[in-house]
Amino acid sequence: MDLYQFELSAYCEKVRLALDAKGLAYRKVEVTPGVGQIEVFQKSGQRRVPVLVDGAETIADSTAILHYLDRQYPDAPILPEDRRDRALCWLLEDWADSVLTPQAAKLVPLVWGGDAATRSALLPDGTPEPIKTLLGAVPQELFSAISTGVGGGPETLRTARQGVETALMFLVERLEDRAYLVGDRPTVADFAVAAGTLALKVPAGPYLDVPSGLRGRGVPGIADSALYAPFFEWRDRLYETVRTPGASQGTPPTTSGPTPIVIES
Ligand SMILES: N[C@@H](CCC(=O)N[C@@H](CS)C(=O)NCC(=O)O)C(=O)O
Repeated sequence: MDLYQFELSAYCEKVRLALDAKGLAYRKVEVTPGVGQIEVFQKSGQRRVPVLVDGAETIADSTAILHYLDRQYPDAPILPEDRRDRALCWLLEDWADSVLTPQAAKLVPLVWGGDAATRSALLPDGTPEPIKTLLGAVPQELFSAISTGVGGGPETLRTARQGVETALMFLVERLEDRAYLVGDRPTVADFAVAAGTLALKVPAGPYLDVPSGLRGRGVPGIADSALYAPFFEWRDRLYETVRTPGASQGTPPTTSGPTPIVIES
């Protein structure tokens, strides 16, 4: 299978978690934002990633891909059998995709830099240097791929931040005495929520093909807050359970025929 993707896209990460949970081998095809999306459009009739190509099947949209995978590869199901659990799963996945993920993505500028006025309006004194300053141009390019639609002044960011923090508070409560959001094994709800919070804190483990300096970094006051630590610990346990580092293959961003390489984690 080929997964057309952006490495730091939450919707792509959601699909990768599902592929990993099912133990399905796949090859990452890193898409160059803009020009690379022409190929995505030619393949799928729309320009967004993720797009999964599985033999003759081409599927766009993370939710459609996860449901396709569960139908096509029923081993290690990622949807609960119980219809009430299924309903809750659907609701949580939809909420994560349409509310949590876009709100978290709005905070991306705070991770890699943002303008000075926004940072000083929103971040406490003594906040560490932005990642952009620490690591140079590469991360900005990585983040810009997922920053489509991100914008607005400090007020928009403040609202997004409040929404995210409220959600994290309730997620901490929900996960206090359970390993998974619904039922007793990982489901689409876990993948959508874990992936949707990628922009808040990049997992510290070797789970993504990103510069090592990005690992464990995130939105100041969220990624490093004791209040939300139980959530990120839950997410780390989920990664330990479902992801084998280096199991997938990747290709560098390209618009022509991909050349397979293994990306070192
Ligand atoms: N509903 C879609 C959303 C996909 C999406 O928004 N992808 C973003 C990357 S995070 C994208 O491709 N943005 C580029 C664009 O809109 O041109 C899904 O769940 O897959």
